[in-house]
Amino acid sequence: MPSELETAMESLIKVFHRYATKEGKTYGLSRGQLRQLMENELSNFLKSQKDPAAVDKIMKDLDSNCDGQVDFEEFVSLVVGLSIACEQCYQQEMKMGKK
Ligand SMILES: [Ca+2]
Repeated sequence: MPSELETAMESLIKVFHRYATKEGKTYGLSRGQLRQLMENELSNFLKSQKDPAAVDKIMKDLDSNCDGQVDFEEFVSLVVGLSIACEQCYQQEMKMGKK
């Protein structure tokens, strides 16, 4: 039985591959694939972004080796960044006694 954290890691890998292999390619999300992933899997975050070019900006930020694709390592940095932001909100809510 995998632990909670192991399950979370597996989910990250599965979600990445679900979108990254859609157009026959295995590694790396194209801009369109990243958009699809964010629309389906990060819809709340995407809705909070008022800028319609948000995905393009995120793509540019993530693609640290500038090959026009977001590989798993680059994708994980997005998840880590968002997780850190969420954890800060969580801490705030804990302080205010909401949870
Ligand atoms: Ca890249």
